[in-house]
Amino acid sequence: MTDKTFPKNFLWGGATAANQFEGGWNEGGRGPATSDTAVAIDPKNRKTFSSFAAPMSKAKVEEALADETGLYPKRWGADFYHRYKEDIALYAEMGLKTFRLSIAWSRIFPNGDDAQPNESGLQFYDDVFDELRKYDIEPLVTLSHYEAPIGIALNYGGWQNRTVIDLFVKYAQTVLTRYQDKVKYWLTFNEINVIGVAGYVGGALLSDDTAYSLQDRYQAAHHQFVASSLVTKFAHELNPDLKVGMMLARMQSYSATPDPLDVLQTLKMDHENLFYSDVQVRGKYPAYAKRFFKENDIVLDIVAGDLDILAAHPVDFMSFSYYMSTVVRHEPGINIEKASGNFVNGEANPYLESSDWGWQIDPVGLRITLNNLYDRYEVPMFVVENGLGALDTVAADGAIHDDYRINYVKQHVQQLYEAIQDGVELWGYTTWGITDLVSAGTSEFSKRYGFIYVDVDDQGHGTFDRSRKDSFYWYQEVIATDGAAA
Ligand code: P53
Repeated sequence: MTDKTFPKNFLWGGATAANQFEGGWNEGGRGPATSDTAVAIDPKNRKTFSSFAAPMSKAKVEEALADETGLYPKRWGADFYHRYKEDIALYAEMGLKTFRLSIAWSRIFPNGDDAQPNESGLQFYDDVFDELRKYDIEPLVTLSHYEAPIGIALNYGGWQNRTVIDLFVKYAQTVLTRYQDKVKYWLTFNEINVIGVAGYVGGALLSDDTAYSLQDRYQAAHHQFVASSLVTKFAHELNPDLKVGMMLARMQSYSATPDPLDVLQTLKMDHENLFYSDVQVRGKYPAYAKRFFKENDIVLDIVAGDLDILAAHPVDFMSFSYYMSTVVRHEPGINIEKASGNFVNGEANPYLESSDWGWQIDPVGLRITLNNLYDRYEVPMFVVENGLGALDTVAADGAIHDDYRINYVKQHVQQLYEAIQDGVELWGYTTWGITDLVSAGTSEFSKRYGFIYVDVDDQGHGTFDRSRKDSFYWYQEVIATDGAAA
């Protein structure tokens, strides 16, 4: 115990996403989503970052949708759809101040382009938000977390298609209007930069043998930027108290050596990653984008008025996920596109240890990243994902002694404290997968992040019953002591 306490109003919490947590994929009028076609990978490949949502062909999507025997764990997630009351009671017991969840777009507009929203879907989230309010837990809601209604893929080809802006804005307006008195904090797109790597999360379809071109990736991102600004505009007009944030998968990069060419490559890596927050926080395309677009033959279709919308409606705050850092080395011929192919499994950093999935654990990097981002933008920060994906074992007495997870989170919380002392305005911290859920990258269930255990295996077998891990009691104490127990 130290005297290092966090601000009283600090939002301690946990994070989830509908596509990995909610389940109930064909209940309550929900339409299928792109995530429902994500097949689980073989655990022996778990260290190879699978491009989990690379564009697929229309035929493959249709085949996966019709497949009732394959392993598609995101269809059932951890069954929050049926167990939200029990889950939220556990969050209240832990003392959470905030809970991050996402709305499944296809629960509201089952086909993506329906004339009217699905009332039963709207009611579900009303019930969830009421339950959270009952315990004074502030919801933090992501509008789009790694999914789109399958119709957005099959009929529109995803975010490359400008029409999707209107469909998304309509969906966002529907839920913002409905929940404006229940939800204050909103995020538009989860890890918006991932559209540049894994376009199928946004519905991108391709024929089997074509590459997902940089042109397509940046065009899709442009459409998401415009959509996000339009949603921010709407939210502020609806209720000036609403706060809208952007969300980035932050990659903290270090130069492998002091060789200026490695340092330059690191700068390029940072540009590639921060491009998205540069646009969304500053409200304009950064200067370096011009050369990058030119050299990569990217010509964006920017319609008159788009740039004015971006400039007039930047986000209120910045949020990001942080799991690891990466090491960058210049190699003749390497280009930014290639670097993004291994953005998770970069070169190994000899000063750091790795998780069982090969993610390099770097708490100090979180402090560095918070400082970098705050220096650059001077807007409030929110760490909305962090945590350790690990294999847990249930002891004979039913306990789960996850000291490795406590150790990981503890070290990161200590660095949050340091960053606050450095002057960073930090609103809160939500650990990823506070209740065990399906992995985004590999669709395994055995890659667990939770402080709450869920009794289900990679095949979807189990009772789905919840139980408290050692980390549950540890986090409860951290929150009760305003961080001092960390
Ligand atoms: P999983 C890669 C690198 C950083 C963040 O990921 C990532 C990914 C995707 O694998 O995604 C975020 O489940 C994402 C969550 C995801 C979480 O990190 O692959 O926003 O949906 O579950 C952890 O271990």
